[in-house]
Amino acid sequence: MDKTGKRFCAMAMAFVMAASLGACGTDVQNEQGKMDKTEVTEMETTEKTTEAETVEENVDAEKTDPKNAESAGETEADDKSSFASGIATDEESEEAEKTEWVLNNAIEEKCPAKFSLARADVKYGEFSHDTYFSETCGLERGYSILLPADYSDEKQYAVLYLLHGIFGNEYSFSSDSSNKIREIAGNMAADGLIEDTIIVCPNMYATSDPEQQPGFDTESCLPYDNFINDLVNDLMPHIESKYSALTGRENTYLAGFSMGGRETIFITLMRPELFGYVCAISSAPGIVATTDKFMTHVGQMEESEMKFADDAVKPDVFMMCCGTNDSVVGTYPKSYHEILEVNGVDHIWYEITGADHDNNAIKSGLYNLFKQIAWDKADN
Ligand code: FER
Repeated sequence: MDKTGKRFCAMAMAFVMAASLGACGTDVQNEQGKMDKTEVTEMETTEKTTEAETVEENVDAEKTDPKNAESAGETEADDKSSFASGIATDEESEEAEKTEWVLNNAIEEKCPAKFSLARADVKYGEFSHDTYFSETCGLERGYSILLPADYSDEKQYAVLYLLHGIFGNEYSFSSDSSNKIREIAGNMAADGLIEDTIIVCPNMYATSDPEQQPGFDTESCLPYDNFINDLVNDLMPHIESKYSALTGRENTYLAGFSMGGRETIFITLMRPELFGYVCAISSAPGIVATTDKFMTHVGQMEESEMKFADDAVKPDVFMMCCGTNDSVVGTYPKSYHEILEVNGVDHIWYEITGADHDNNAIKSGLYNLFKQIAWDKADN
């Protein structure tokens, strides 16, 4: 289990009897939303493509290939096989290069090693930490920011806001090197798939009481639902004025894991005009009323309200995913997908075979978000 999983387990044990932590969400499927540009069956691959022709085949090939450096459902131990130094071994680089990778619009459950492993010839961005004044909270608040390696005021950059899980903070992503955020963004930019992108990791607990702590009760969760105000009114204007950021929905992306995935969906539904590309990973329950093993959620909205306003500008890409072995949020992400489908909301939904509530899901979501951005922006 990686750090994210460990964090959650440590926290969960304090709140729940271990016996209640059963794995759920075992149903395996790979479904696509209705978004025209991302029909898997049409797979507008180029002639050069030598890879399997369907998502299912891709996944099977990965699982059955013992040489694959990072098989589906990898553990932290598997991760270490990558390299201690963070640089791919010759064997792994060769392996990653054997199959020619050609951009297409297919979802790949697993982030390929080609993108998650550090390369000797690519310079990666570094995380730093800064603060902004939040009118919403009446407090100075922190965020971590990953600026591309050769960040320069002469250029302008798209911005991804990346939201952490419950009990997390602005260091949750930047302090966990196993999520490969730097590598995935750096490698995909180095390969010319995406532009260099700024990644902002906020503290999503938007409270005006510095003493307030998150927890599994309605009141303790309210600051997460308040983050939409802090993000839109305080953090985004700060980022856009302080950094050389491109603005507008086409250049503004939103993604989040678990509690961050839940708020990603909520914020996207509320303010779709602000974010062109969105991915909610392993989203936590609570958008609609429910009771899970942790608490009773009153719900941020009714099921029938989980949709965009009729005249809303909608994201170009709205993705949701979850591991099939997610032992924390179970099938809640799938239930969001089903509600959105009933409500006629275009989106992409897929499951990551074997992944738990962990970095395998995060790597997959991030990679596929960038891949869909690459595909969409390549005039497809
Ligand atoms: C819940 C289940 C999971 C919940 C939050 C989570 C607030 C979040 C998990 C995470 O962020 O990792 O019922 O309620």
